[in-house]
Amino acid sequence: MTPPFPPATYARRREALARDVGTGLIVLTGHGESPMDGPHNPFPFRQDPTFLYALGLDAPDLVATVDADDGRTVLYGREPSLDDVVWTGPQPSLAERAASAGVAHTAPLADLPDALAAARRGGRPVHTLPAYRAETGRDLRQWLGLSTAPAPSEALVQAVVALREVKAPEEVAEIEDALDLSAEMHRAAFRATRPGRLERDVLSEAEAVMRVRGRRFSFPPICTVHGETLHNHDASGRLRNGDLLLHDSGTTSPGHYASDVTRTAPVSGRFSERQRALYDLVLAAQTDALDALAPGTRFLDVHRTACRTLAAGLRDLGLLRGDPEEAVAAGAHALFFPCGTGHFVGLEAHDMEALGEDRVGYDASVRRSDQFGLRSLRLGRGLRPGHVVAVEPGLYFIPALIDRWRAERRHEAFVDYDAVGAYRDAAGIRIEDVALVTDDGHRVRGPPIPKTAADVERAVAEADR
Ligand SMILES: [Mn+2]
Repeated sequence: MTPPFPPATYARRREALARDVGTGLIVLTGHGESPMDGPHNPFPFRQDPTFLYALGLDAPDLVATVDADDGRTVLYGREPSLDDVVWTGPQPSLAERAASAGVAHTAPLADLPDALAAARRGGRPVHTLPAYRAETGRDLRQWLGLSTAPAPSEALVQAVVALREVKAPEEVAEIEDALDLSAEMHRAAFRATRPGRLERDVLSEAEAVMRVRGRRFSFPPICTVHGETLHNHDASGRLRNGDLLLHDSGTTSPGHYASDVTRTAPVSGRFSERQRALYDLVLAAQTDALDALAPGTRFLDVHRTACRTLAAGLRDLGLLRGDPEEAVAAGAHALFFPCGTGHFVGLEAHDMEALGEDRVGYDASVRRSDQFGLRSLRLGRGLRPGHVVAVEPGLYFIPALIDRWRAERRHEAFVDYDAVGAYRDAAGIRIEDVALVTDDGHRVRGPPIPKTAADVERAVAEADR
């Protein structure tokens, strides 16, 4: 499989990386196969996203070094053996792989420790990224002759974030490709939504749309009538009249860029009056949050915008009282929205978080809060043109959380717990789209997917029943 972009694109990306890091030897580790339940039964292979960004090579057991001083890249790996060919078919040579990534130099993986040792002997910094996979930490430790995994290079992490956070047009096109498929997946899910079926019946209809094109989920999908459980990966429940089905899934583009889209639909094809009020409120929060996207605006303030809209609506519904602004400042709204409004999207659905959520989503000007709810905001810092973000406010009625707060009389000045009691079974609603920050604001990317309450009802009602 050849990289999705021309070799020159990868050469340019590595040049920029070398320039930003300045000096030393950059080590970019590709992934190996990861055993699922035995050494010869691996999980589907997924390459490290930064390795993919810098080289585009989607194959196991590759490592690259980029010399920040002279710009030279060396691809380390091994030549395919006859055994490899017997079991997995014809494979490109290491040099052919390297050439497709714009790399002129290759070496056996066994030579890597010597190259790293030579750099360290010369007093040159060796830059590595956070080893979020245990195997990577173990390999780096062995290659560098250390007793513990090396501390990540802040210079390299910052350089990678600075490059990957701004999406080039060809990257936006990849994300749009995944969003095209997301639109089809959501339409298939709407068509499959009807009482009596299982959550996984609906999910598998969406999954089939993706599988026949050879794509994969970009994260474990959510398809549940218990949307109040934020990362609910159980899809065994049965759909009943009166339920809301929350479907949050994403797929990959040919170049492994991600989509991430959520819709919430009434199983019966009609929202109840109460569901409709809550749904319209979430939609208003998403509209306001999207409208707030602009260069220079901090995502923290986009989040606050969504929270304020939700809090004002919850006050109108009688669940909150007092000034919505004050309720949000105190964190009372987090009873219904205990998470953040969004995150970067790119080669990962939660883009670059493998490098450390705080390093990616925050900076010296915006620190992560430790307030419940706000502390789960993955992205807080200022937006720039070329940023691609998911905007996903929601309302969640989590009985255990309601009970705990009520028992603790938490935020009693703002929360009408008697009124909230009637909403214990209201489940969860989330609406999520992916938007590009532009010079003058934002553009929601991907084809429109039914989103107003009326359009969602129509999409479900059109199902074969
Ligand atoms: Mn998301």
